[in-house]
Amino acid sequence: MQKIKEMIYEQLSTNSSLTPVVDKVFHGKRLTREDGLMLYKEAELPLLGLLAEVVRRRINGLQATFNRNFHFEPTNICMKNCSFCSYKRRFNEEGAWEEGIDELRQTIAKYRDKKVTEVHITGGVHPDRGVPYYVEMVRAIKQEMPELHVKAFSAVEIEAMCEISGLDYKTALRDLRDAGLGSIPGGGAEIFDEEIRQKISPDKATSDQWLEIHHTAHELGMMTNATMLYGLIENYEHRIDHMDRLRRLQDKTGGFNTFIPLKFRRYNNAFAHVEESTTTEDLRNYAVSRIFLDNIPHLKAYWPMIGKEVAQLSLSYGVDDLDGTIDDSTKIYSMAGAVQNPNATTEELISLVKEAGKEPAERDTLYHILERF
Ligand code: V47
Ligand code: SF4
Repeated sequence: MQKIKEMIYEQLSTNSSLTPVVDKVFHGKRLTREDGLMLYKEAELPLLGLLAEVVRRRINGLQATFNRNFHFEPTNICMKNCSFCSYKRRFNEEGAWEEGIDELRQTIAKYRDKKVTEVHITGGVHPDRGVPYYVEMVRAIKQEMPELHVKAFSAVEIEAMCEISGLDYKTALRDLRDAGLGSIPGGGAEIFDEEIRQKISPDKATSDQWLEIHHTAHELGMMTNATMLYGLIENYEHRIDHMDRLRRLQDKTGGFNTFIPLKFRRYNNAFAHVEESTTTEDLRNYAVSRIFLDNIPHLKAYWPMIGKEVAQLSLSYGVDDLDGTIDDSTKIYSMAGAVQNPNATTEELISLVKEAGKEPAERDTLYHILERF
């Protein structure tokens, strides 16, 4: 740590306006929104990397985790209209799919003898599927593989299924939890700023609804994740505002496990004209997230989105978690131009982490360590 500290203060001589922010990071003091903005706007990449390393070592040491998981995407039929989405289809449109509970049972059967610990379920907002349907889906998984952790349904899907079934969030979440739902993934957060949200996701769950659903899940004892879609039309103020709303909820509940920045991918969607963020920007964003979000324990690089090389680099910019083995079971990003047929062996993830100078460990969904390598 002493070496890192010396390197940081060396970097600072050229930009002393950042000294008070750096001092706060060293003393474990919370950054204000203005501090966060200053980091985004003024700090150079090497300084951000070192500061993020200080925070990551304080919270997670050198550990970098992954889990063994697969995705199930029940349908890409969606009644919403997010303009960054390459994935949604309407009924009978080419490329639309709809899989039911029988198909899910068959998928689970393929994984019964593998050492997977988690199924991650998310998909389009289907206009006809309400809470009882998804309760049955979770029950079916638990019948097939009782020990599998079910991390399922973004707050956007939950809001829509409650609307369809005329149920409040608490009742729906309690029913899903009692059927075996273990936790809620972080999707659908996008950017909370209402003006930006109106432009990119005009008709899905509002920011307040997203936060309320996560709040309710936390009160019911479920852990959840949070994402931020960046690199579209938002600016740094919007990103800091997004993280600040998460930080405030986390102060109340402590229910967020992981923050996952999601890089906008431009192919096959209405924002194809927007340039994607550069790798430098991606790394800067991971680092500022790690430094600003002092109360969310984990920062995840979702490698199918950014590729394994950048995911490996991100481990030096605050990231301590690489999501999972995935097993070619998600289409959301490959349809938007990201990694095709995403798949990683355990050995691959372990050596990727070791090469980055970190300590690989397999975790379960709730971040209990299962094995160190
Ligand atoms: O909410 C959709 C994003 C999210 C694009 O909780 C896009 O562990 C970039 O939330 N470019 C769904 N992003 C996926 C998600 C997630 C992923 C991995 C792990 C976890 C977790 C959650 O995907 C959506 C949206 O923000 N998305 N289209 C696109 N073109
Ligand atoms: Fe539907 Fe999700 Fe795509 Fe929005 S991002 S259109 S809610 S599938």
